[in-house]
Amino acid sequence: MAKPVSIIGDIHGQYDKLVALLRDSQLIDEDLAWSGGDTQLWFTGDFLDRGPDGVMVVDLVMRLQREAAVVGGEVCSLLGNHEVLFLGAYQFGKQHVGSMFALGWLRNGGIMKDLEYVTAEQIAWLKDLPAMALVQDRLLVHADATFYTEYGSSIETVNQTISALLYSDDTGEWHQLLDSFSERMTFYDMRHDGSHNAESFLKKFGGRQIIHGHTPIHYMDLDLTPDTIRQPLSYARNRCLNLDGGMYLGGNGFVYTLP
Ligand SMILES: [Mn+2]
Repeated sequence: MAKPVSIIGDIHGQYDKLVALLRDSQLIDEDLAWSGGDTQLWFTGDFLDRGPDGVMVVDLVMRLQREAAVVGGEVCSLLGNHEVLFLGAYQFGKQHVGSMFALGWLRNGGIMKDLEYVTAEQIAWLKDLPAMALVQDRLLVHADATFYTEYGSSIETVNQTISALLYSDDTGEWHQLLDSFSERMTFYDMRHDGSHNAESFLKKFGGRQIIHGHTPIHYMDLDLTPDTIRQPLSYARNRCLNLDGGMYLGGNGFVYTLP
């Protein structure tokens, strides 16, 4: 039998809310130690920025990853655009040419404290996060966007290309990637080609459903407010699931377990 898979959307520095979510779903115990057994826990990326405790979130997730591995569990994450923004500010922020990375990061909710406290080990861990993953028959990506196709035609090549970029000093490529991440809602039903985009994206990379974060659910369903969102938004004829509960916008988030 396949391991249970749980997925959590964009955290954006909401450490206390993340702890509450993990406790309520019994993935951690009272002492914040992994208690999820052989569960495979995924995050959709965007651990950092906008909220106060991004580096604490990364620290917790890295520790849970080590603890889970000991008991046959797994903790994994996708790369979000805020990881790229943060890494750019870290890598180039002190150079003259890099000042615009720091500015762009701050304008997008960068928290100076995170840049002060982040360790070299955490930076390396962030750079190695995959941009996409196939989990059971679901295609996990951070953004509801198709720009990923510009980085390769398979999950492996996309992940390799983007990871190599993050280890390079090519500021043009970094900017291009950040620009690409401004794409969103590409699969949304309100677009005439939304479902079609979802179908062809799945056809290219595999899987029967796209699971993503990046765009708060209440931006797509205007009848919802973040404080009431407790489950993913299914759209594009259930070809897509949005897991971003808007945790930095008043939402408590939720843990989605694959049925
Ligand atoms: Mn994002």
